[in-house]
Amino acid sequence: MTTAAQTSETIAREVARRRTFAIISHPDAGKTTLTEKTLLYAGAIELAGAVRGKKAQRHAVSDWMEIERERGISITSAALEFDLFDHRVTLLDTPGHRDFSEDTYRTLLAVDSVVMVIDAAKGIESQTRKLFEVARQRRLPMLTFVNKLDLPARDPLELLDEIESVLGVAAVPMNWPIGTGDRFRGVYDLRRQTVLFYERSGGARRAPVAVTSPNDPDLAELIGEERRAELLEGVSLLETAGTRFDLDAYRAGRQTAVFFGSALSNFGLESFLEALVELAPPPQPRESEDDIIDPAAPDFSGFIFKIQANMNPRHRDRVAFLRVCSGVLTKDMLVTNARHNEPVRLSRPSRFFGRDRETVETAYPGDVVGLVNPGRFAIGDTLYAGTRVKYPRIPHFPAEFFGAVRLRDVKFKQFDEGIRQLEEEGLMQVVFPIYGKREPILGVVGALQFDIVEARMKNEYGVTCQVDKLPHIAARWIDDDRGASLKLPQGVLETVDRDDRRVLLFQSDWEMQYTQRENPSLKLLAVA
Ligand SMILES: Nc1nc2c(ncn2[C@@H]2O[C@H](COP(=O)(O)OP(=O)(O)OP(=O)(O)O)[C@@H](O)[C@H]2O)c(=O)[nH]1
Ligand SMILES: [Mg+2]
Repeated sequence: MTTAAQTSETIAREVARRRTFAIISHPDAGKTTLTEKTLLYAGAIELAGAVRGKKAQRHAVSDWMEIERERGISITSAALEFDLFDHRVTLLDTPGHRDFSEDTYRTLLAVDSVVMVIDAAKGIESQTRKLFEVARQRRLPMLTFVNKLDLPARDPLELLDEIESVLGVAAVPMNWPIGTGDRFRGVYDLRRQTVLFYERSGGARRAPVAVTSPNDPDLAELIGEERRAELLEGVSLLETAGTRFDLDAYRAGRQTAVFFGSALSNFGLESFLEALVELAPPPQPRESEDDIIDPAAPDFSGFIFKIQANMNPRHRDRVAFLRVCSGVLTKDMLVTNARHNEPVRLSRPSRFFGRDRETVETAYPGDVVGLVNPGRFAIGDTLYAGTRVKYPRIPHFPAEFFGAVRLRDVKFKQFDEGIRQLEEEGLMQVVFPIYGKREPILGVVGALQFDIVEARMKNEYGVTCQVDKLPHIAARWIDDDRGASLKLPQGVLETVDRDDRRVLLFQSDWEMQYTQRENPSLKLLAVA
């Protein structure tokens, strides 16, 4: 066999065993907890950490940033790569809060499927609905994990109905809860037709589980006669009335397979994780600007979907996260950045596990690889070897909140560096007023980002600064150099971005419409 044939066979084999997915939901549904428990079951960690814990307690691997640990919420997506049932899994834990949704959207571009987490007491919440829509537009297959069954929960049938009516997707249960709240004792695996009965444990280690058949005479003793009767009734109802799982319908996004459980108490994770590797698709072909690229194509290609500064407090470097889309990436490989056609050597590609990383020799489609970014990569950049490929650019969300950031000490150099690096991450957009003091003005999608900028400037750059909110609500780039001759209402702030393109900040839609009316030939662009 020729080397080329061997290579293509290796790529095809590696692609087939890869699963790259994101966990999405409304804040607090339990994404990070489910991520942590997945790592525990995969044997990637020995003891699960907590999202919000006492000082001495272990923290969740994917909430590695200092403010995430302080606040007990996820702020930025974290990539984790590990092996699960002979598969190579790349999991991206995303933040649920609306103010961080741009990061979540970018992450959804880098995956082949998603896991949607639902709080069993709350059902479909607003942010879950929005993220679901994005996933649907991208035609990503979705598995659903209904979480927190150890707390008082809504009726499982009602939850399935809500998924169907609110999201417009058929919901097919793959397991069925046995009791909820204090009475939650396990799940019935509908595919294997086995009862998984749990002993409550601390939650940090895998829960001991006994497996039995629903016809086992001892079942009544294990879960009580009442719950046994409930279970048998529920299951017979599903068998007659329920939709059957259909792999093609799931892969096409018309069906979601639903699992019930509790991430915190480790109930119902086994069947969920087995199904995940079995049902979720391997890396899929991807549209480039003028072609469709097959993952098993021999030439390497990939794109950068995320940049993160200061992951390692000792090295203070910036990491560009690349999703490999085709071919093989090898250490020290020479590739081209399609944005400016410049060659780049991939001297130290690494795989990630939350904050931790290790250098990799090779990476295959589906893998997320970190590249140390000496300012050469931007979000959306395509890297390729061989035949030229360019993946579509990743647009910025239009900012809706603006604030002037003021340095409160004298560390000018660190201040400039910090603001520039956080801008490069896509955390915010930065413009500078044309008239008056050249203090940076930040534009963000959600106001909570201002707190994050202040906290990260302090933690990561040692700089005290303060963001003062401005009344503006929208920024528009203008393709015009008439300068002062533009007729602008008084509240409009004239600024420039880092590339010296002119940007107008408006305080209201009315101001924007007025400006357009008074300057009919002016083009107001929502993105740079
Ligand atoms: N009782 C119970 N609590 C849970 C369960 N899963 C998660 N929690 C708790 O719910 C809270 C939120 O959990 P997270 O895992 O941080 O939720 P998240 O979806 O990652 O939240 P964001 O990333 O901030 O959007 C934490 O206090 C968890 O301990 C569960 O199965 N049962
Ligand atoms: Mg989280």
